[in-house]
Amino acid sequence: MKADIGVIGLAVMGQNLILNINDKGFTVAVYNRTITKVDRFLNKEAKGRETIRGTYDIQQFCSMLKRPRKIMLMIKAGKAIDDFVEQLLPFLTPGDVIIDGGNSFFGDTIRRTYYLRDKGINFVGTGISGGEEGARHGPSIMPGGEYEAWPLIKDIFQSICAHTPQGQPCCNWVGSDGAGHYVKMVHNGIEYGDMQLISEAYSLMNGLLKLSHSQMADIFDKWNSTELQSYLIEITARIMQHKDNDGKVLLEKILDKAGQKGTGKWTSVNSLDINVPVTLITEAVYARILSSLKAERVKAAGFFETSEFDFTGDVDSFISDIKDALLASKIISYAQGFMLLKAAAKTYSWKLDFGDIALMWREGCIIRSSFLGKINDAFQNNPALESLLFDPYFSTIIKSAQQSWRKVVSTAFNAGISVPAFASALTFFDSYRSAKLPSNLIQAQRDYFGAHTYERTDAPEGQFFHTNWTGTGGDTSAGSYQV
Ligand code: 2AM
Repeated sequence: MKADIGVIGLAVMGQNLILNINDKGFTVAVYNRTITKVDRFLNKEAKGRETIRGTYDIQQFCSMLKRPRKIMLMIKAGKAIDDFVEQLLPFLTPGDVIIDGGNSFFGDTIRRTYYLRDKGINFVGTGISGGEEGARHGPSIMPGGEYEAWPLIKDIFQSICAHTPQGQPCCNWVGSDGAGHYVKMVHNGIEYGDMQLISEAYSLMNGLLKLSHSQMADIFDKWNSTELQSYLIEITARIMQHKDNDGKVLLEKILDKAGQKGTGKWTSVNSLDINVPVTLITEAVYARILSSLKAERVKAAGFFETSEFDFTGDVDSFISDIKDALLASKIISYAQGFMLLKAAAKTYSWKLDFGDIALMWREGCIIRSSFLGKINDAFQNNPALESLLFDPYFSTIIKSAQQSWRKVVSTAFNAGISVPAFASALTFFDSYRSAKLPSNLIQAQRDYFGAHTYERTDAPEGQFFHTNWTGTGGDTSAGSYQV
């Protein structure tokens, strides 16, 4: 019997996804560049599963598949995808589907979709989140690309993915060409933000309030049954309790240099490209970069020693303030993430369903949380919602958290404890809720030194003026380009 789907790539994610697909009753043909890994997999992880079929060359692999063929690449992003596509093409027929399940850059997915469309092949670029565990037992899956492929893969994808507590699949069609990989990229950016925010809460509880790890574990545990419920809060509580072999807390032995693989950075770079102020994620990316300057930081610590700040307030009430600051900042981060998605839909001509995207992230992925259920509700209630900050659920939280949030940020500033994400969230909030900003001065300066022109409060928008500020600059403007 021919296979329902073929998977190329037998690293952990590939293997786990194959086992997951097979558990759901589908026959899977498998292949890997290094052939020896095929038998190793068949004799170990896939032992006894007759409906997982090993293949040893690309032609054999393609001939084993039901038509139209569905081929999933679970290999390293980048050139390896293009190489495999070229190797597959001679053995494919129009209507076949190639799915890239790696962490590809969405621009590459756009390019590949149109390249393969010309050859009659339906290309799908899909984000998959949830790590190894997710791949094995139900990840969040974000497919985009050639829509014709969706009815062919929908059954498989929606049976292997995670499901919400209400039973909805955390996988739906995201949009055309690079939309799936774009949404996965934003997911990763938001993940950077969430992790940074939680780290700052830890920094305040540990550095300022001098709480023990078991106290912090209890607090994160408690927060996990509030609006902050999320996988990342849950694992943070566990990390706080985890002891090294000598019985000491492992966390404090881990070097404070954060690594990254680049998808958070992609989100920030793209936000600059399409003019969306995604400040919190970007601050989180910078925070990781800054953390990696360990030697310089150690040197600077010696240079700029500050006197110890004694916290004199009520500890329990400050813990509750930190919780409010975390929640308010998280709302800002997601509001920014969805602003980015909205702008991307316009820029790249995607029809994105924001409520659906929140639902895809509700379970299975790293940022999974009940909070995402509320975001889904917000877009269900109003699909045209301008910003999450205008949704009654979120605006009510922000309003009631505001004082605590300000207290936390100002206390951190006074104590000299760095809280880049909390602070950038608050700064964004204060700018966003300002009917008037000092940008009139920037416009005046631009017009003064470069004749860049400005609009006036007492004239219709879109009408540009230039002033001869010095009396010697002349009346010629530099044109009304806006960047
Ligand atoms: P390998 O086992 O032959 O190294 C994760 O690295 C997966 O991507 C593995 O299945 C790996 O195959 C595959 N991979 C990495 N680089 C590749 C490339 N340049 N061409 C094909 N497959 C590649």
